Amino acid sequence: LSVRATSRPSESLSTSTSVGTKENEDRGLSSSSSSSFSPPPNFKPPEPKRFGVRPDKVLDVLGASLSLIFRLGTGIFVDGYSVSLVPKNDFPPDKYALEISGFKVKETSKLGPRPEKPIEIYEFESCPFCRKVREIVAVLDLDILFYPCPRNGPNFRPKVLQMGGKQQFPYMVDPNTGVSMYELDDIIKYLVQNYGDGNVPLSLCSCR
Ligand SMILES: N[C@@H](CCC(=O)N[C@@H](CS)C(=O)NCC(=O)O)C(=O)O
Repeated sequence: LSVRATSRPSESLSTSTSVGTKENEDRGLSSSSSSSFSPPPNFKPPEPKRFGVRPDKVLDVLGASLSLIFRLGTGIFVDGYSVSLVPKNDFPPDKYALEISGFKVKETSKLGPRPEKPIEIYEFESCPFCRKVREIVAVLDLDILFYPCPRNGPNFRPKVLQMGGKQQFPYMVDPNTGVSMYELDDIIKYLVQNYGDGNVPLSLCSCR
């Protein structure tokens, strides 16, 4: 199958696409046996524009970017991350670490046991509760199977309804313990208790 697209803006401002089979081409049958598609009558190709922020949206974009600055740390460092320099000879020879002038860069964290099977989380991008679940997952450095459940999404929403009785997100299933639950705060508490040091990070604390 071959697809050929041609654009003739100088002639009629229309774009056409023809589709034919390789077999037909080989046999010398080309345009007569191929189908042509053209854009709808009032179609105007969009004008290419330089990327920019609409002047009336600058404050919105700046406000939305603030959380990125405050939460950068949780995106980079896992729970209880600390770094220190130890003399090269005091560092276990079978472990890898960056070496600087005879010292090893020792990195430690306060993570709990690792789940044997990945934890399953049903969520969607624009949900603010789900964003916090994604954050705790990064803090605890967990392997997760994320099931995307956008509004009106047909794929995994019915499954959540079937498993938990309602369509509410985030929803978590831990196949290692057989535990499943709704509610952001409960999910965070469960994850830090089972796979962290038991403490909910201040930035994710509901402070109730
Ligand atoms: N109290 C719940 C609230 C969760 C919630 O309201 N989630 C919204 C999405 S942000 C939801 O499930 N809406 C129903 C839907 O999307 O069908 C929690 O803390 O997890």
